[in-house]
Amino acid sequence: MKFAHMADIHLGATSEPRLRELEMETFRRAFEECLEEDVDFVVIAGDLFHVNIPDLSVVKEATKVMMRFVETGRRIYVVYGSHDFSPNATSMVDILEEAGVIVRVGKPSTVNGMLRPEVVVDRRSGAILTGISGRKLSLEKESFKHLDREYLASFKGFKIFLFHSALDDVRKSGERFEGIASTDLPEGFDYYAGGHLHRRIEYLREKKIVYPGPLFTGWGIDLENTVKGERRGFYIVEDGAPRFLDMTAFEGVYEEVDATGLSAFTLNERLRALASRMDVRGKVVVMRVFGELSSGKTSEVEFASLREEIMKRGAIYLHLNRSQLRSREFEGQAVVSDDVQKIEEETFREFSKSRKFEEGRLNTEAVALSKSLLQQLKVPKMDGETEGDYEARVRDAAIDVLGIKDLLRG
Ligand SMILES: [Mn+2]
Repeated sequence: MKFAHMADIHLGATSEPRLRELEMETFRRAFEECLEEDVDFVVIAGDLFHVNIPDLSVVKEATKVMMRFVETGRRIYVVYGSHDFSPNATSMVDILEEAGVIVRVGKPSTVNGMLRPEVVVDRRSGAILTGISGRKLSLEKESFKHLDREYLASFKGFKIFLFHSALDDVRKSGERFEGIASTDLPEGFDYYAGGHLHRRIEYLREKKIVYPGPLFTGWGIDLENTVKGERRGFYIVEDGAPRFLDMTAFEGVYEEVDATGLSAFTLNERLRALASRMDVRGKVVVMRVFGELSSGKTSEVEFASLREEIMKRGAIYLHLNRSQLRSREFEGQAVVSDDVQKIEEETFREFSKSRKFEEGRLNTEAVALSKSLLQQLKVPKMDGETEGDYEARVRDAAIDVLGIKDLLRG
C-alpha cells in the first residue's frame, strides 16, 4: 500500500499573481508525482483552501488537477482544516465532495453521547480511513474528549487517522498554541496524518504522527521560513514508512535591516545600496525592516522604489515586513483618561514633544492652538446648511484660529 499525505495547502492564500501561479504549479506537480509514484490514494489533512469560499478561478484550476488524478480510479480523502471550514456556511470542500472530486472522512455522528466519526474503506487498497476535522479556535479539542475509541478499535486493517490540530508534544519553547496531546489520538492506527502545524514534523514514538507542513506557503511567516531554508512538500507513505518529497517551489533571500537611530534619509540610502548588491534573480525576497527612526517619518521611507528596484533585478516577489518600523516623529500615544478634554490635551502634549517648533513658539502654545483648532473642526453641520456652506464655514474658522489669513492671501 502506498499513499500520499499532504496538508495545509492553502490554495488561494496569495493574491500576488506570480506567487499564485507558483502555488497552482506546485499543486499540479504534487499530483503528477503522486501518479508517477503510483500511489493508491491521497490524504489531505485540512486547509486545502485558504478560506471556505475561495476565488473561483483557483477552485477551477485545483479541480482540474484533482480530477485528472481521480479519473484514474484513485481517491482523495480530506478533513476540513481551520481555514476551509465554516460552521454556518457551505464550504468549497462540501461542493467538491458533492461533485465526487474528494471524499471527506470522519463525518461525525453521535451514539450514546459518544462521537463516532465515519469510517471509510479505500476500494483500491483496502485502507481504513477516518478522522476529526479542524475547527476555528481549536474547538475540535472537544471532539477528542468524546471520541468513541472502542468503536474505532473494532475496525481491523491498515488504519489511517486524519486530523487537523496542533500537537502539544512537539511544542518548541516560545511557541504558543493550543493543541492536543499525542495520547488524545485514538489508539491502534497505523498512521496519523496531521495538519495545522505549519512545519514538517515526524513524531514517531508510540504513534506514527506526521505533519508535512504547508505544500507551498500559507502565511507571510511561512514565506519567511521558506526563504530561510525550510523545505516544503509532502509525504509518500509506502508500507507505513513516510518519505518526504521536496516540492520547494522557489529559492529565496532573507534580509533584515535595523533602522534604529537612522534618519529616514539614511535608511533610504541603506536600502538602495542593499538592493543594488543583492542577488535576487529568480528568487523570492523577504525583507524585514524594523527599529525606530531617529528622524523622518516611516512614510518617507521609499519602499515603493525599493520594490521597483528589486523586481527590476529579476526577483519573483518581494515580501516586506515593516510592521516593527517606528518613527520618533509620529507615534500613536496611549493616553488613559475618562475625560475627553484631558485625553485630547494629553495627546497633543505628547505629540508636541516630538515636534520641533519655530523659535518662540512654545509647546504649551502649540497645545492650546491644537485644542482650539480641534474645537473648530468638531463643529457640526447646521440644519439646512448646504455641504458647501458648511465646508466654507469650518475652513474659515480654522484659518482664523491658525492666524494664517494673510499668509493664504499672499
Ligand atoms: Mn493551515
